[in-house]
Amino acid sequence: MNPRVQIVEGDITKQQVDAIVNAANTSLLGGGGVDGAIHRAAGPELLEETRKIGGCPTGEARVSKGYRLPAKYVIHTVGPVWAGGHKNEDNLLANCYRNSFKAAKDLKIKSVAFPSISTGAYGFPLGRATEIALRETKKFLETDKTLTKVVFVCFGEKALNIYKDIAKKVFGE
Ligand code: AR6
Repeated sequence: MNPRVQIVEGDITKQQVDAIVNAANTSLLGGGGVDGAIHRAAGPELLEETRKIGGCPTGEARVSKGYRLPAKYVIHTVGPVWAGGHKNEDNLLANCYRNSFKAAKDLKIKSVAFPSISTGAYGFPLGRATEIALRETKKFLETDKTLTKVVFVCFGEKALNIYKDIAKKVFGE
């Protein structure tokens, strides 16, 4: 495993990192799942700020402050809705990770935590999404020197086991 990558089970809103990534929708006005949990934990100031940002296209990322979260920043990205795999979903999901990493680099922060983007309400198959997430992470870390910690926060044991298995394949033992 890459020593800069951690896979944990838990709630992303509790992570002690510089930024957490939100699996948002194009409105950036909040929603269910991890987005709802992040807005609840951050408090109403987060919605005030994301309202001003004015939305985000699928695959891109936007930065806000973290307010009452332990994390200083939230990187909001919008994953693709799974439509069977023939609507460019793989590339769009890869763009979410690339653009979130780029945002983290621009912020000059050292640590970032990701949820499993698109794998809840948006229906992206978890194994396929995990492989994309970890391959993009490997690629980014090969050239980046700024991030010292990338945490994948798995919601439940099933997700944790899938991430651990795929990490072995992508990063080696
Ligand atoms: N911490 C970490 N992971 C979580 C948490 C949490 N607190 N809560 C859920 N997950 P989803 P999407 C996992 O549906 O598929 C929202 O309404 C969950 O198990 O949150 O990208 C937005 O506003 C799943 O694996 O995001 C959009 O409309 C993963 O987070 C839409 O859902 C993502 O599930 C986005 O759908």
